[in-house]
Amino acid sequence: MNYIGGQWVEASETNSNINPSDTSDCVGRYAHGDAQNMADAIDAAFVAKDKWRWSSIQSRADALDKVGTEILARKDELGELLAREEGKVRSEATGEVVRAGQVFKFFAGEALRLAGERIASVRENIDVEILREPTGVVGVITPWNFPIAIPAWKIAAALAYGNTVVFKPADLVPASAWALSEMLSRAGLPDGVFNLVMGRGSVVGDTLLNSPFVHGVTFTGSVSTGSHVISTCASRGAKVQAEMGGKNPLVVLDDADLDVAVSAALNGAFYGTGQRCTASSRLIVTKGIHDEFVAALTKALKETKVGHALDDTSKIGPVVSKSQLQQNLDYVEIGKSEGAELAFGGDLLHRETPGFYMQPALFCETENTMRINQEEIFGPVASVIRADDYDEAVAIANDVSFGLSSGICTTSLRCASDFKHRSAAGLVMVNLPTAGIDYHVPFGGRKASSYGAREQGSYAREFYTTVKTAYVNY
Ligand code: UN1
Repeated sequence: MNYIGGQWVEASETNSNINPSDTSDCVGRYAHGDAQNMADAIDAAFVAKDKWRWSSIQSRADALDKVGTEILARKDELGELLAREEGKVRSEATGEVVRAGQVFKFFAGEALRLAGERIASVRENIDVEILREPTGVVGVITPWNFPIAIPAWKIAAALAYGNTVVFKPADLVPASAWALSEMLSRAGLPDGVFNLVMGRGSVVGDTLLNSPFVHGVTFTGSVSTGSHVISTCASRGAKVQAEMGGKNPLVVLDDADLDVAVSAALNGAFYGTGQRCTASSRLIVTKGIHDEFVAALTKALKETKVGHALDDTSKIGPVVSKSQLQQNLDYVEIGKSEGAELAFGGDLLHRETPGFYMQPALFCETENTMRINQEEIFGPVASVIRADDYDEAVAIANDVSFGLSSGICTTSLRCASDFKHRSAAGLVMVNLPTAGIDYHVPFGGRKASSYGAREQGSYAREFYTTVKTAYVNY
């Protein structure tokens, strides 16, 4: 059921939530709302907005803290549910749930810390105050790859700063969204402050984007949907924040610690089944360590078990859906036809249960201009690009339309420091995978990866508040 204006509301249609590790397992049937459900949710959020805006920051902090505590207490159960519906392995799923709980705790504190500024006017006897007020009604549109952490970092931030929320989760992962919403429904929020509408993007999503009663939309997802979200919101003057794709480079220099580099590449490129916008899909390796690195990463991939997300010996789960699996396999063919050498994997895998399993694919001898190195695949497919030296590696790293995350593996302080400055990405990692972020610091990228203000940490206030400048003559 959807949650609208403080009530659980049936939808006229429902949608089956299929386990990608075992397609004979249906996680449940979830509401598929229509445009009227969405319109009702927007109305409820609009009506509730003044009440929530003037609520005490203590009541906001208490509500968020309560949800954070419950998420953490139920981490094993929620982790299992998430692994079952999305396909990431249990340890990653539980880790994501813990992150969501911590995010709620962080924003509980943040509700108490929101401050303005007071400075002198350039004129005599006048004070200037810079106030921060809630943005208003915020639409939250989230992807399937982080079914609880991304909703958490958008919804908790919105509520902390006094906004009301209409939440539209991805179609493929309604169970985690519903569980989170159910906790929010018991957190003591006034009716209408938080609303859930599950349904098709082209129906409920578009109603949300076009409503004059929605003041801001925060979106994470694909580049094509993101550009639609950005242009629709911009055309009616609404605030918009969009986190989209990545084609993130991990540079490995001759002086790198090989074990560190291989584990950063294995984790960054293939964990989460490569389904992270922060995934290290381009491994740019200087020539002195190239062959050794490819051999060691190939060996590590051979030893990495792909299997059911709830089998605790699996390190990589299935792909999320049949269409995503097909897209990954298509890109493996594209890579081969472009002349890339397949060093490992790329085939369909059969397991005891019917699911969307594929062997992670590693290409080598690739050029940065190839489609497999320029287009986001969003699966367990990565390429090695050979570079002559550090300078060429940096140039290749930056030569792409995306700019979310980047990484370098090196023992040289000079190269690590220089890369930190020269990387054209919003996140830079040294001797770490490009994926895997802290929850209390800003997150976001450049170029085609991101649009609008940063998310997370106290920087989240840029999107979720609007500034007012008050002059007082005393
Ligand atoms: C991470 O790397 O820990 O959709 C988080 C994504 C990002 C989140 C990445 N928005 O992959």
